[in-house]
Formats: sequence, C-alpha cells, structure tokens
Amino acid sequence: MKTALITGITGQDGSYLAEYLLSLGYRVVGMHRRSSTLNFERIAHIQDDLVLEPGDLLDEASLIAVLRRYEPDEVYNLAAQSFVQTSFGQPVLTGETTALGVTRLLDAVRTVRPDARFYQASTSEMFGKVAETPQRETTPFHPRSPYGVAKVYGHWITVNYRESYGMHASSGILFNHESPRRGLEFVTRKVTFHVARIAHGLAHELRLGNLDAQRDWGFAGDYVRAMWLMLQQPAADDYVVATGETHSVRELCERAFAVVGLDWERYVRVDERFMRPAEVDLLVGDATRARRRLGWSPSVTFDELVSMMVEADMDLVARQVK
Ligand code: NAP
Ligand code: F7E
Repeated sequence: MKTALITGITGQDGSYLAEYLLSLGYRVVGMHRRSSTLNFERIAHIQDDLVLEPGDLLDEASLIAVLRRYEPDEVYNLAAQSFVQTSFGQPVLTGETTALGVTRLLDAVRTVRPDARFYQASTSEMFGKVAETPQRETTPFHPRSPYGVAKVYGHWITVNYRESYGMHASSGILFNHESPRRGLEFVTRKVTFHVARIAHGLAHELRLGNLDAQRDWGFAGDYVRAMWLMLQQPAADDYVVATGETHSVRELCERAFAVVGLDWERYVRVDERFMRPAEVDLLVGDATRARRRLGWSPSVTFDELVSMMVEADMDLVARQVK
C-alpha cells in the first residue's frame, strides 16, 4: 500500500485529494496545523479513514517528524496562505508560508525521504499581468500580489530542487478551481452563498469588487486528479491545468442568480473595499500538455459548476434556517 502525505488537508483541495487517494487504496496522512477549535468540516466524512498529524509549514522540525514517522511515497504540498486579498495585508506571513514553506518542506523531503515524489501547488496567479493569452507552461510570470510573488518563489524552488538534487518534484500550475467546499471569501462561493441567502429572504444585497475580472474556473474534484497523474509520470515536470474557457465575475453573477430565477442586477452592488491594489484582469489556460501527456480533461462545465454550488448553498441555507 502506498502512503501519501498531504499538507493543507483541511482546505478545499486537501479534502478532494484525500477522497481521491483513498479511493485508489492509499494510506493518506493529512498534516494540519494546531488551532483552538477543530476545523475538520471538509474532511469530517472521511476522518476515520485518514491519519491526521499536526505540523506547520512555518516549523521545519514538525515537517521532518511527520516524514520520518510515515515515510510517504508521495508528498502533496497544498498548504498555503491562499487568499490573494489577505496577502496584501499580511505579505510577510504569506511569504513565510507560501514561499519559504515550500523550501522547508522540500528540504525536509530531500533529507528524510529523497525518493518521495513531490507535488507543488503552483497557480495561474503567477502569470498575473499576462504576457500572452492563453497562458501555458512557457508564458513568462508577472505576479500582481504578494501571494503571486510567493507562489513564483515556490514554483522556482521546486524546479531548483528537481534540477539540483534530481528529485521527482512537479509543479501544477492550476487555474481557479471551485466547489461547494470553497472558502466563503473567494468570489464564486461568496456569490453562490449570497444567492442562497437572498433566495431565502435572509439578505437583500451582495457587495463585490471588480466585476470585469475574468477567470478560467473549473471544478476542484477534476483538478486533484491531475495532481495525482503528475506524480505517476516517469519524469517530473510542470503542467498547466485549466478548462480553456474564461468568464467574468459579472457573468458568474448573472448565471448564479439565474439558477434561482433572480435578476442579478437588482442585488449586486460594487464596493471599493473589495477592489485590489493591483488586479489580475484576464486568465485563461492552455492545458494541452496535461491533456496530451496525462490524458487529463475537465468533466464539469462552468454552468454545471455554478449550478452545483448554488444548489449546495441552497441546501445549506435551508438547513440553517430550519
Ligand atoms: P485553502 O482552502 O485555502 O487551504 C489551504 C490549506 O493550507 C488549509 O488546510 C490551511 O489550514 C493550510 N495552511 C495554511 N497555512 C498553513 C501553515 N502555516 N502550515 C500548515 N498548513 C497551513 O486552499 P485550496 O483552495 O485548497 O488550495 C490548495 C493549494 O492550491 C494552495 O496552496 C493554493 O494556494 C493553491 N492553489 C489553489 C487554487 C484554487 O483555485 N483553489 C489554484 C491554484 C493554486 P487551515 O485550515 O488551518 O487554515
Ligand atoms: O477572486 C474578483 C477579484 O478571490 C477572483 C485563489 O484560490 O485562485 C484564487 O485567487 C476575482 C478577482 O480568487 C470580489 O478581484 C470581485 O479578480 O475568488 P478570488 P483569485 O484571486 O483568482 C487562484 C488561482 C489562486 O491560486 C488563489 O489561491 O474576483 N472579485 N469581487 C472578488 N473576489 C473576492 N474574493 N471577493 C469579492 O468580493
């Protein structure tokens, strides 16, 4: 039986990846950081099948201890301070976790378990002010937030450990991926949750920032399959994972409100508080390499994704008001 270590097990992707690896017969070790209240909501349904181990990307000794104890065959580094807006307010913490955290983990793997295969959660935010459209593995990076800058560092240190030490370290450049388990602060979930509250008469408006921003939104359940596929290849490499379609925040609103038969323009208000000091205007990925080499393709369309999220939030809010 293979063992996989997932950092960021309590996050959106951690929960989907854990489910997927369990279905493939892996022993799944999930690293979580200590908190005063438990935050296992996303993994509650599989908690008994997981090995949960405390550890923190800010603390290298804890990483070494987890690796020594479980000797994983595959390590998926999903942990990060992942919210772009927060990275402007907490740039140093973001750098410590999202940038240097990758080096701490890579170096711990190199020391304790050098043959383990390593996955780094890179991001389309590295393309930022895009140099070409669509973006692919060779597109130059121009990050637009402390988060994006930290991820560029995490990306290159992964490439560097691959080239310097021959580690099987791959980097997945994933475009936005969403689900009913997405954090409430991200725009898709913020919209679908508010749609459900408005439909239930619990709220009357939705305040958003830049409605013109365009993103390539896919379903998280599809994207974790690509992570696993990367680690099954004979050689490590970098892969863009995306749908190849882009939609604006405005279109997202239109679609989400339409699911419950409402006109978005009656409820959405633009609020300066949600604008960013520097914006990423347009992202759309070219996943040709992932399609050809990994045989990966997305299974959920934009409309299906938005409907799935609105319906899940309608159920959630209905349970909350009971
Ligand atoms: P998420 O829901 O925000 O989850 C982040 C995870 O990292 C949480 O489990 C969090 O733990 C953990 N974490 C934060 N700081 C930590 C630390 N110092 N030590 C250990 N764990 C820590 O993010 P996600 O959407 O699942 O994304 C997974 C990864 O993919 C992230 O690296 C993200 O930057 C990257 N990514 C995401 C997308 C996307 O569209 N979702 C696209 C490209 C790349 P707590 O629960 O304790 O906070
Ligand atoms: O913003 C605009 C906002 O916060 C998307 C992370 O998973 O994906 C995510 O980063 C767009 C931006 O995601 C609001 O300005 C408008 O243009 O949902 P988001 P993100 O910044 O793209 C990448 C790939 C990651 O790697 C990150 O970890 O929507 N927008 N109004 C808003 N965004 C938010 N959050 N809230 C608003 O009210």
